[in-house]
Amino acid sequence: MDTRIVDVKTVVTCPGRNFVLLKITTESGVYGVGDGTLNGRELAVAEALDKHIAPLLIGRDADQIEDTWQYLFRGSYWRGGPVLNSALAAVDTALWDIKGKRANMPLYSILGGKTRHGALCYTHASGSTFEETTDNARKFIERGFKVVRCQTEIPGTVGTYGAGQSSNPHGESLPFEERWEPSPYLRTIPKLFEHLRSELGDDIELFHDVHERLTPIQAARLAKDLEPYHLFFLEDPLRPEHHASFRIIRQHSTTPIGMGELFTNKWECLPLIQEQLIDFIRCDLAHVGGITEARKIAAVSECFQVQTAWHGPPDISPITHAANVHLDLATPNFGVQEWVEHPTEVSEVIHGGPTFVDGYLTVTDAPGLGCDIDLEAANRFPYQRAYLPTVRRADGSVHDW
Ligand code: GCO
Ligand code: MG
Repeated sequence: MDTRIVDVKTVVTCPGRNFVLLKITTESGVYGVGDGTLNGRELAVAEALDKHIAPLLIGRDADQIEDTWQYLFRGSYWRGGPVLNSALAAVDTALWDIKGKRANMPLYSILGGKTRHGALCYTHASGSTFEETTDNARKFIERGFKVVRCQTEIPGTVGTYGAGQSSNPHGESLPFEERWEPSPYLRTIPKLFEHLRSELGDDIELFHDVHERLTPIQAARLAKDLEPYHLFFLEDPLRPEHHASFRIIRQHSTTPIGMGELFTNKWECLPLIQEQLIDFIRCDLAHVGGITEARKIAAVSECFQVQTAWHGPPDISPITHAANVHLDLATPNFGVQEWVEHPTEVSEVIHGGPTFVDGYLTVTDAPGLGCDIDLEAANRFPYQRAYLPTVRRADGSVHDW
């Protein structure tokens, strides 16, 4: 059987930021690449891949993607959270890459073919003042972006998600500690969007990422206060744990809601989709178990007129960015794709990935994902311990980042 898996190699590398990559090789020599990067906990995924999962893959048929997914997901008995489902994503993505190469077709073609010429995309504009955020948004608009996420530093806080992080008193290899309070945040963000609309006009699509920091009633207030500025959506207003809280936002506002980067499987997304409590589902392909799981989430979302907006920050590799775009192109209920450019060293290690043209992302017609890993280059950039920031309230208590 020439599709028998004969080698599984985990690659941890830090070309400007840490990535956990996977290369699965079959008997015929055809190989696929995957990405299971979990920012701040990379080595947990690498160890799961190396010590627990790789031995299970040797000898399996690379053609059987769904069976392998079920075998790894259910076979562990313990349901996967972010660590195991990121490891599963790396395997799944590499197997889809192999399938594309064997078929000599780009992945979007295998997933059903193009439903659009490119994936509408957005990037992040931030600043320490309203003017700086506006100038940065304007630069992206001039480059052709049609959707821009806008964040600003909140007066009286120390850093805030997406803007205003200064040097770290705890040293670069320990978490930066932000200090944040909801009241100044809730007062500032509507004023930011009033400023942005008066400077940038109504044609550009704008939105904001709350990063799960608010209580249900605070989120409802923000969504309501932002209504006059017609956001594309309000991202991750609440923590992922309590779905029913989203009803409170819906009862008070018509601001569209996006949610999902902290979900790790389809069942977590389901109540929000079924009850139409969100408008955009934005899971991370590298954390939900890959393309196999994301396709199912997209399909169930289609039934409820929820659109996809897969997570695309710089802390996942160009391999997942490519997987995002292949899926975006083939998904009828695609909405928008997040895309943040990587540091230039990343292209020394990972070749390929999406291309930006006038507000849209495209991929080449190369078979599979169209990405490759340069293993020698990866060795030149060894892992460096790094953490996401943490947040404390003014009284010193821990808050969600
Ligand atoms: C986004 C996300 C990211 C996350 C990051 C954590 O919308 O892009 O909120 O910025 O914070 O992926 O590693
Ligand atoms: Mg986010």
